[in-house]
Amino acid sequence: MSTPAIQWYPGHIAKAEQQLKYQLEKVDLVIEVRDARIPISTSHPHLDRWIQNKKHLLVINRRDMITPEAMKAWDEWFRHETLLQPWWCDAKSGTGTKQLLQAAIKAGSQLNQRRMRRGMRPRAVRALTLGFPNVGKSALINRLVGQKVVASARKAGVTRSLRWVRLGKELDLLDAPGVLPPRLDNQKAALRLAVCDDIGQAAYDVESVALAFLNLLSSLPERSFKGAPQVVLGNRYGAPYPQESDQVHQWLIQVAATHTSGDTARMAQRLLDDFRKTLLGAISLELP
Ligand SMILES: Nc1nc2c(ncn2[C@@H]2O[C@H](COP(=O)(O)OP(=O)(O)OP(=O)(O)O)[C@@H](O)[C@H]2O)c(=O)[nH]1
Ligand SMILES: [Mg+2]
Repeated sequence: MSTPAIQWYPGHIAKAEQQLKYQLEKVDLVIEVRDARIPISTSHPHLDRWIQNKKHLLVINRRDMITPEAMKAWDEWFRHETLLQPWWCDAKSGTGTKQLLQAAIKAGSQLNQRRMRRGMRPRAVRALTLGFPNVGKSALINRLVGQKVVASARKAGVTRSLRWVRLGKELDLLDAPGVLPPRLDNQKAALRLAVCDDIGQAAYDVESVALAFLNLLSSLPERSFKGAPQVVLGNRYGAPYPQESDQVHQWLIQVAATHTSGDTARMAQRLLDDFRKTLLGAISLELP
């Protein structure tokens, strides 16, 4: 099956990128946030340009949405291939965010030692959270600060403008809207972004994306999940999941008849929502 067309670049992202360029001069530290289910597709091609010589902390968020085995495999891969230590977080429950906070504060004290050596006064470290839409940047800021200071919700494009948040005397955090490459040239990556809800729903046809998602599931190696998602799908929607990929559309029609009065678009939406809420279990759409 071909990959459905996906293209999305809303006006607020273009505007945010302009503001970002201006704010970047003031930033000491970039906290890059990626989605654990798709840590490669959520890497931005302009990142190096934005980071330059700033300190870089790599956060892989949504760790609760993949298996511990997948997390271990990626952790080794990142340490080896990028020489970065990933900070694994679940910004929803707060797992891993304390360690990240300590790393940010440590980066700040190193910065201040350098400043003091040059006769400058110490100041709070300024950190920017950067990443694709909906990866959990704002949720992470709320966790770091320990209260809900910025809006965070289950759809792409929640944060619309840049906003500084102060955390004690040591850290200033800048929440930014999710950024996307101006063109999604790699349509396989674009599909994964759509499935994970990391680009806005206006960018694609939900039913085509849901079907492509089901086909993608069949092509994943077994170590991507614990227990076959096909079994979960069959049990959850009460119709055995087909072995053959050309039967998948028929299956969608069948489960739509039971669950959404025959409305396949609504059924497609439910399928994607269930995946996004981890109701189909932990599933990695990418593995090293
Ligand atoms: N399961 C799970 N959900 C998360 C995690 N982090 C964030 N979320 C949820 O994902 C949704 C999106 O989070 P946001 O913080 O709004 O994401 P964002 O990156 O700021 O999104 P934009 O502002 O649109 O770019 C929210 O419903 C969060 O509760 C996580 O680690 N695990
Ligand atoms: Mg946000």
